[in-house]
Amino acid sequence: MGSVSDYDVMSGAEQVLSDFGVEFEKRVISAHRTPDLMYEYTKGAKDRGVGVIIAGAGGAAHLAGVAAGLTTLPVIAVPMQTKALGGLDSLLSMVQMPTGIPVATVAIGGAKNAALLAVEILALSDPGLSEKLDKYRQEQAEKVLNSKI
Ligand code: RP5
Repeated sequence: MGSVSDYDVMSGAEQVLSDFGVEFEKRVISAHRTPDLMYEYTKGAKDRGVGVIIAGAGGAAHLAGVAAGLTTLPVIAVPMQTKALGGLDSLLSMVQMPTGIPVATVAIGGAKNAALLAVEILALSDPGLSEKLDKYRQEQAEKVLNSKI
C-alpha cells in the first residue's frame, strides 16, 4: 500500500488472505515518495516467490501501474476513497492503463475482492486452494438462501 493511511482498507485483504491460508508480504511503499524502494521491491518479487501483487493507493494512485510496468506478475489495484474526490481520482488513476501493461482494478475500497481475485489466480495451480474457494462460494450462497426477512 502507498501509505499507512491505506491500512484500514487494506487490512480487508490481509483478513481474506489469512482466512485462505495464503502467505503474503505486507509493505508500505510509495511510487512517489520511495521510488527506489518501489523499483527494488517489485523487481525482486518474482524471485521471492510472490505470485500476485495487490496494490492499494489513493489520489494520484500510480502504485499499481508502476508495479505493473516493473513486473509480469499479475497486479491488482485497490483504489482508496479520498476526501477531495471520493476515490474517483484513485480509480481513474489506476484503471486507465496503457495497452501492454495491464492492471486489474477492483472497486473503490475493494480490498477484500482484490484478495479473493488473487486467491483465484493462485488457485489455478493449487487444487487445495481451489477447493477452499468452492467451499467459500457455497457458504456464501447458503447465507443468501437461508436469509430471513
Ligand atoms: C497515496 O496518497 C497513498 O496511497 C494514500 O492513499 C494517499 C495519502 O497518503 P498519506 O498522505 O496519508 O500518507 O500515495
